[in-house]
Amino acid sequence: MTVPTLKIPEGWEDRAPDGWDWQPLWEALEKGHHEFTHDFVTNAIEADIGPKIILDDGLFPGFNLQGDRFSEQIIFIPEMLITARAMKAGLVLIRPLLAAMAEKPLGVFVMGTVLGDMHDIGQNIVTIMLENAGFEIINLGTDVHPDTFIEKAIEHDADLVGFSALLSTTVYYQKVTIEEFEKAGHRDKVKILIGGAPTTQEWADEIGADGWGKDAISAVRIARELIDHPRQAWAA
Ligand code: B12
Repeated sequence: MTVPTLKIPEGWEDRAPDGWDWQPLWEALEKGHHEFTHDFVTNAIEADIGPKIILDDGLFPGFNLQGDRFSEQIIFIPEMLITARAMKAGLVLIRPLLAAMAEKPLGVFVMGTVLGDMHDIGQNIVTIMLENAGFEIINLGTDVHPDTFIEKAIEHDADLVGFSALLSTTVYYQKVTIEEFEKAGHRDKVKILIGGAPTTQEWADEIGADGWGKDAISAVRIARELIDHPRQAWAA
């Protein structure tokens, strides 16, 4: 077993104002202090630190440390949940800043975590980046039934739909949801993007997704590529 350690982002001092110290935030994420996280991120925003820097240098180190401990079964669901809650307390503050930098929507992107899966940190980060890149996001949250994906895609006239899955058991629902889009006659009306740690390009090809994103950066790149290809307009 490897003992997880805090991975301090290289060169963080050069990206922060003189005298700035992220250590209290790293510890707050580790301990799951969501109110402290909220206040610290508020201070970082007021200190004019960019939202992407706050995410990478401020929020991720403590979150990843707990994530590694969870994977090694050194900590368990309750501890991981309070760290996830602290992470979200920070994400919620930087999301509007990133969205405000975007111009007119490139397209409508319906995002959700598939049925049976409660993991949403990764898909939240992807949606923040997509918003930043100019997409209008409809985030359906976690444990999303295939029918809900279809309903919301129709309701919002979505251009793209994204399915996140973090469990080797729930990736199956990415396949099922695509099949349900086909059965409902809507498969050719949206581009479907999948992602999540256990997924691969091979899996995306096998289930007939239009794209696979390894991380938020590639998700944005692929979403932009897909939106450039004309889709069939929504028909009655
Ligand atoms: C946080 C966490 C939890 C939290 C979730 C809180 C939340 N609100 O999300 C809690 C404690 C609830 C939890 C519960 C469980 N978890 Co959990 N969890 C994790 C953990 C530590 C981190 C996941 C995470 O947020 N990663 C950070 C984000 C940024 O990465 P990401 O999600 O991969 O997302 C990136 C990419 O994948 C991609 N991406 C993600 N989604 C999408 C979507 C699209 C469309 C695109 C293009 C890209 C994309 O972009 C993202 C940004 O770069 C991982 C282990 C780890 N270290 O990764 C285990 C892990 C995923 N969990 C695991 C397990 C087993 C469980 C439980 C079954 C445990 C249990 N015994 O009950 C339950 C399942 C509950 C359920 N039904 O979902 C296993 C899964 C093993 C497997 N392969 O199936 C892991 C790998 C831990 C382990 N090694 O054992 N978990």
